Amino acid sequence: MKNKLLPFLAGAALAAVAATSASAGTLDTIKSKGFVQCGVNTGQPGFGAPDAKGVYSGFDVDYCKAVAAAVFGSVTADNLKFTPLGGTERFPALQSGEIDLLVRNTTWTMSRDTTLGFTFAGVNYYDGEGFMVRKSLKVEHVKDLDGATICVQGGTDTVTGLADYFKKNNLKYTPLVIDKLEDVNAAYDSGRCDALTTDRSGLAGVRLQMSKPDDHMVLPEIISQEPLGPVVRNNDVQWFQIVKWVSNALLDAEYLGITQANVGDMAKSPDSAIQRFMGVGDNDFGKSIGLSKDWAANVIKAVGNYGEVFDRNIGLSSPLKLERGTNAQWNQGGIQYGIPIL
Ligand SMILES: N[C@@H](CCC(=O)N[C@@H](CS)C(=O)NCC(=O)O)C(=O)O
Repeated sequence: MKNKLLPFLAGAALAAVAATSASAGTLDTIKSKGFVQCGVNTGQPGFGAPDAKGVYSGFDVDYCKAVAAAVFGSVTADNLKFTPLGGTERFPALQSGEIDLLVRNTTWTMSRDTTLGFTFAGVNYYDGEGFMVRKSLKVEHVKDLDGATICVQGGTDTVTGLADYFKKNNLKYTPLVIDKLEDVNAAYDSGRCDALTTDRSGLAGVRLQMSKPDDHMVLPEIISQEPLGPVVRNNDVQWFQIVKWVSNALLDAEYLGITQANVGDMAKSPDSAIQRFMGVGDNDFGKSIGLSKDWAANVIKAVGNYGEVFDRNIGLSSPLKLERGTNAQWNQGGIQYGIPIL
């Protein structure tokens, strides 16, 4: 009797495991709850910050919106929820499942990629660590900061970049490591530090948050490599593929000339690469990642292509006025390169 029951029990147990893992898939969970939970900055202008009504916008926020558009087709405010996260708290928030996706100027490093249970889905901004000082300090280069007190946010690799550079150049410094962005900014603004260090993209926004932005300048040195990008847990390949391919679709669209304004007409394009992108005719690239045929078109309808997302939030016409530079397309002098939908 016992022996006869065993295969049945084993089968039932297997089915239960299969059911659990299927229902535990991030995409299914997101579809059933109806929104993507994104980890974003607490308030980094241009990248992720709430307005007076608590509505989040920015370059990284648009990546979340793009992912939501790929999943839901079109995005309403109900399809997106944001968790503002400081430098230290962002990683446990992703590990615990509190958020589905972290897009918060997070540098892709080997230890984060291999020891935290994460995987990076691309690079949305190639950056490097820089320094801001008061103009009145009359400092022109980082090397002039020998003996300085330097403000830096905790839980960041900026702390390591700072230590490496000062050691390599035989310079002394006192780090003032503070956890919360607003406290870092306030410490520097009130003169507790001679300089503030973070990613150069971050400095552009931080300068604008100072009581007198024009009193400050960013030094010319870039002292580290900071490839920033979206991160997911490494236990769900399908969800990773979705975030990775949304990132590629944003870049591919710019390369192919697909914009938020013209995407509605692109289904008629005779260009085969555009037809694949749009999912017209027999083209169905969405299926392999659990999405609709027109997933990539929906991304562009929601946020525009990479260049549009860049320009609107952080580019030359925005308050941050960041150049495309390294983040231009590979055929425009930069290194941004979308993997083809093919
Ligand atoms: N890219 C670096 C630094 C990222 C970072 O957290 N920078 C601070 C600069 S002040 C920041 O953006 N803080 C925003 C926040 O806490 O909301 C990393 O991944 O560790």
